[in-house]
Amino acid sequence: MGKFEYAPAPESRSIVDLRSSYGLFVDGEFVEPKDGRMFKTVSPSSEEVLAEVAEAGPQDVDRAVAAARTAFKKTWGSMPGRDRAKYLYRIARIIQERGRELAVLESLDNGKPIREARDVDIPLVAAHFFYYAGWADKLEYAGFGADPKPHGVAGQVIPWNFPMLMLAWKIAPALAAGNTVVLKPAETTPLTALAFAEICQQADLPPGVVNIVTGAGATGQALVTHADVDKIAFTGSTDVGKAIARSVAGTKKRVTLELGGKAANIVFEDAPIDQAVEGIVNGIFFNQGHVCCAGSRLLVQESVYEEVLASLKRRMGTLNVGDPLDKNTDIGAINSPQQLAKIRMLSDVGEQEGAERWSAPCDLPERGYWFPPTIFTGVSQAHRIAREEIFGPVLSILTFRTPAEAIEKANNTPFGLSAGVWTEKGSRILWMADKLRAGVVWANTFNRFDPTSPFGGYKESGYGREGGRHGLEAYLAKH
Ligand code: TAP
Repeated sequence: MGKFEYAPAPESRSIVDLRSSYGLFVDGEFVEPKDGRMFKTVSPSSEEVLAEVAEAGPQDVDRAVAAARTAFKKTWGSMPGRDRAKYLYRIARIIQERGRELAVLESLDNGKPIREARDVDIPLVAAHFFYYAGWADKLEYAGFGADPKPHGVAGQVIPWNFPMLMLAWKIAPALAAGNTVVLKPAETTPLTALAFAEICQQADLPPGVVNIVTGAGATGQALVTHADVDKIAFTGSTDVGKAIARSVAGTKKRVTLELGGKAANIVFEDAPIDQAVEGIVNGIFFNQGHVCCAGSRLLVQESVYEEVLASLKRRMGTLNVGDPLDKNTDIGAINSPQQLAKIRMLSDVGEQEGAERWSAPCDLPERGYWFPPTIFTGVSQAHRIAREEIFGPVLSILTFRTPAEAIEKANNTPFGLSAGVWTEKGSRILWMADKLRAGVVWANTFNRFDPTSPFGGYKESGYGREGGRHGLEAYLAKH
């Protein structure tokens, strides 16, 4: 494991122009919250306060929903698709132009390595806006009826793991379909959503089409329970998703939920082992494992178990943990003290229940929130680390003998978001993909995303799809 050093950050944070405080973005302007409440957003790698951010109360949410309703009625809802597309293309281009700045901001506020923010998150954000811009004037060909109509006002609540990418997954299809939005980013990562608000101003987006209400869970609750919200899109934990589903029962609201996961990454004996080990590392350590579709359960065929384990340990010894703004960093900071406590607790439970814990030697910085890349062997299906989402850089390793056993173990979870299969045999890939109860099945790759591909879960991983043509369906009423 690489020793942590304060290497000079080549992607210097000086390219972001942080304000000391941010208001709410309502009706095209930054405004003060009605009761003046603010909260601090902190860099998880240094514990430095980055900025103060407004905390939206119910009156602020009400103001934002009213602005979105007016914009829907007066401009956006009746604007020809080709004109909506122009705005979306403009937004996509500005995101590309401001890409480095957005990547640094994301890395600072979230703790993710700059290399990932720069090469994965922000390019995918721009790609999402380009992709849905292309749909805006072709909705009648999307397969949802001859004259599909937007629902109206969408209330969108997103988590902290991919702050700007989740925003793009929510806002781009909603706007392309003609809805207006009120979005609540996660409390610990509001900054790129606020930068996006500036981008909306820069793109001359009509006021009220996009509104950003920052705050904690109570703000999200005020948004999803607001009577004038037509459509709710939520990404986050299964517990909060269930509470939202209960709260909207019997109302006019449509809901899509993208929730947790406990994906199996399945390695067969005929797989190219070096490639599979790269896929295992990417599957669980990408974004510190703060990934809903992370390959957090490794299922290895018994005959190659020792080989895979030895190779994985060697590879883990080369991972650099440390300053997210250093381009050489592979693993950044854990997003919050609460998330760190959860990862520590579940890892301790793993040991107490009898699994064996291993990390490569690693010096972690004193300030900030850190957890070393960790694997557990000797894991049984009954262990909590095999059943519960840890949402951190912690891998539970199990073995199997036959493909049928691999399927049984992979599907033995209340979740069903994603899975990975590593094998040379094309026929086995197809057989496995058919049997795995997972919304996404990757073959000989993992954590690969594309705006054209639908993404979403089975079982307790939620319902509805985001991405691709399917992602429009949630934002269109059929006629
Ligand atoms: P949550 O605690 O559920 O938070 C998600 C969002 O909901 C945050 O903005 C949160 O605000 C807000 N919220 C909290 N309580 C609420 C309530 N009662 N009503 C409305 N909104 C409320 O999840 P998290 O810890 O941020 O994110 C991690 C979870 O998200 C993991 O389980 C992960 O698997 C899942 N996730 C799923 C996906 C997909 S695509 N399926 C993608 C990413 C993450 P605060 O931030 O202020 O608490």
